[in-house]
Amino acid sequence: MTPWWRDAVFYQVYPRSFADSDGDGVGDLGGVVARLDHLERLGVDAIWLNPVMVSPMADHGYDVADPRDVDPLFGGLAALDELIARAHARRIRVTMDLVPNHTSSQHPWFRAALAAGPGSPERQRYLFRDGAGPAGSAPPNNWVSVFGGPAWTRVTEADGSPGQWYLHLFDAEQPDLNWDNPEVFADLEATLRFWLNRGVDGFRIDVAHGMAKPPDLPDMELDALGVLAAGNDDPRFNHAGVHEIHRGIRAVLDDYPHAVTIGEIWVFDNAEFAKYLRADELHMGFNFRLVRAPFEAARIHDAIANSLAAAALEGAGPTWTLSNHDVDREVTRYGGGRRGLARARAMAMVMLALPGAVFVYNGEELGLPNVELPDEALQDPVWERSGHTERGRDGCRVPMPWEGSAPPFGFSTNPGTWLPIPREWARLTVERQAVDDGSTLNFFRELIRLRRNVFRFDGNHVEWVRHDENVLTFRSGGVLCVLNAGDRTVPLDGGRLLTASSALTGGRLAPDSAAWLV
Ligand code: TEU
Repeated sequence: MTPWWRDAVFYQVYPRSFADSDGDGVGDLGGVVARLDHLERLGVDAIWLNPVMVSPMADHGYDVADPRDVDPLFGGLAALDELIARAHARRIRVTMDLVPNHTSSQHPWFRAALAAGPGSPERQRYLFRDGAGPAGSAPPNNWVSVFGGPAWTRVTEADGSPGQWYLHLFDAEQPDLNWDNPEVFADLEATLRFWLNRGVDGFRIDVAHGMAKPPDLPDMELDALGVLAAGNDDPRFNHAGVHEIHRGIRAVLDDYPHAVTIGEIWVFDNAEFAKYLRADELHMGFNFRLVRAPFEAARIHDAIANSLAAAALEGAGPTWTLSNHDVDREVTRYGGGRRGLARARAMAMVMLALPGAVFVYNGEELGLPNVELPDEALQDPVWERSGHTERGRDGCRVPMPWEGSAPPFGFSTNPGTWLPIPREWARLTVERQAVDDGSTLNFFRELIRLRRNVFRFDGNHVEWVRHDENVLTFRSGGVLCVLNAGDRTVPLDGGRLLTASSALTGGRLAPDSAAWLV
């Protein structure tokens, strides 16, 4: 039997930014419950919640201080139980983020490690090392943090002397765990079972290509292309030892056959990527090839073909994403304004025509652009850690505009939302778009409805009909999808039109648009 997630549409809820039910200006789980109508009307199969566990929020929840409880900011455990029950009643599954690579520096384990001192078993749960150079004053190796600056921070020992260094691939508030220590897996197993027993339908696994580190922690090549384009040459990621961890996770998941795991895998070599999808590892891997592809037919073709090929190596289902809480929104990536929006809509048609699991990021269905925030509004740790050279990811995390004509647009009763919402978003609210036939919201609703009712996917099968520098045409699930990424109209002659991303003129498809035909 085909598992529920095989061709599912997942909706990513960034809880801080979706809807605020208690008026503190930050979204929460009560807000998600209150807006379930929106998700049901959109027709999604599942929610993926970004982390809601107890956290000091240095990285907005990706710094977990208690992995088996929900932060009061989001409403506590009771709010999650309520969401699971209410979503399930509407046949919407609930998956959540799991953060196994690191904890918060406020996690009891890390506090104990600091207190216990060098050589203690407490320090063995993290990657503490003596420094290099005279008096150990230099970091143990040259690794850099993904968020900028060194990946090591020196601690002050209990007696006040300068002490050891600990590894953090991300913020200094996110110490990396030592996955060679069996206690670490035992704790993750407890976490997995805790949530699965509460009715969670699976996990998105953060930095699933991280966790394991080479024992000697060799220096990295600092001129390597793109810090996270982890090939075999970046010792921080994709170490072979990671696969044993995934096998351990899968063995637990197999006790819960309804549940799914989706790993965040920033690995672009097909063979290396596919290893994570072996039958005893992850069910699916996030695939960032479409996120990286510019709006060019040949590049989009290659991204799709490579994704299908990578998944096929292990007989797994592919996954598709155009945006998430870490990258610029696609409307902006594709050039912004009307053109960026037209291209984003066309790409939504390409994505939703493909076999496999599709991930839609909250606000994508409204055609939200990235927001240029003023310096003083920025909250992403990337801004500080990069010495104010990288603005970070706040621009794609601005709260959702729901209704009304002025901020906070029904997101909250509090005008002081955690990130400011632009006034111009009055045109983009759910309320406005719901009554406009041509809106991006109604367009997404229609696409998801057609995906569910008309497409008949056959495994990973996609037939390429045409792909050149301007046009991409493929048949998938019995539907012909045509994308015009060139600058001239193209004739549409492949059957009856199901829908198109923009109006046709004389049977011709305009540039920056797509069509589905049967
Ligand atoms: O991201 C992993 C990751 O390495 C990148 O997506 C990274 O966040 C980005 O390139 C930095 O600009 C995951 C989460 O998706 C991200 O939100 C967290 O910050 C990160 O892990 C740490 O937990």
